[in-house]
Amino acid sequence: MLELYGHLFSSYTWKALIALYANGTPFAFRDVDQADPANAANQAFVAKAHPAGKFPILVDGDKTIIEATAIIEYLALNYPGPAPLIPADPNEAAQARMIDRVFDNYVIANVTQVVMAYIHGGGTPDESEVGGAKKRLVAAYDWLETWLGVHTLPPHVSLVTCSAAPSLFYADWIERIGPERPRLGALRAQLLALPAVSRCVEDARPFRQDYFPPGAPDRD
Ligand SMILES: N[C@@H](CCC(=O)N[C@@H](CS)C(=O)NCC(=O)O)C(=O)O
Repeated sequence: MLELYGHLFSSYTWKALIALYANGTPFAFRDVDQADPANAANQAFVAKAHPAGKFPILVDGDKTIIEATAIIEYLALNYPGPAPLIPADPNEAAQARMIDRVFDNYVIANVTQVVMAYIHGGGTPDESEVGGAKKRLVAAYDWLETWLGVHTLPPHVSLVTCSAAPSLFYADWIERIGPERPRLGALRAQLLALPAVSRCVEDARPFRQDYFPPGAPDRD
């Protein structure tokens, strides 16, 4: 049985969960939530298995796979199912990997920077840090809006779905995508309607108030 170490509120954990749910791949969830002392062994495993103690981590027998994108690549190769996680066409696959990098490096990275500014500031963040991250987030939105005007995404659920869904879900809480970016807004809505994604949204709901210091909006 596959094991996935992660947290139900974590965007990167969602990346792996969406791939697993979409293909109906059986797995055991190893929760790292710090509120429950019973998770101490799971936390200790993550601390050792990843160079920066980050999750998700997939364990398949004697194999340990770290980094969400690598987990999806591993699942596509070893546990294929109805969801085409990595497009069969090599050029489409290269494009899916490129867009995955955009969501990780320029969307969710800036969301994380805002969240970290709140945590480090004890609820009163460094405004220049928040402003800089929001500016970069808006630049990523605008780039994606233009890109979506001339490109087609691979069919859902792919690597792109797995990274775009949590990234856009949380990013909109930090900075509204807004009506001026209709393609990106439509993509967010389309992603949230997918069963694999809505399951992640619902399972994360109980953590909203405690684990999103900028304040979770009363929607979604
Ligand atoms: N590059 C990693 C990033 C994973 C990541 O940042 N995970 C966050 C949760 S969303 C985490 O482990 N945070 C806890 C920590 O940094 O100690 C990946 O793609 O899997």
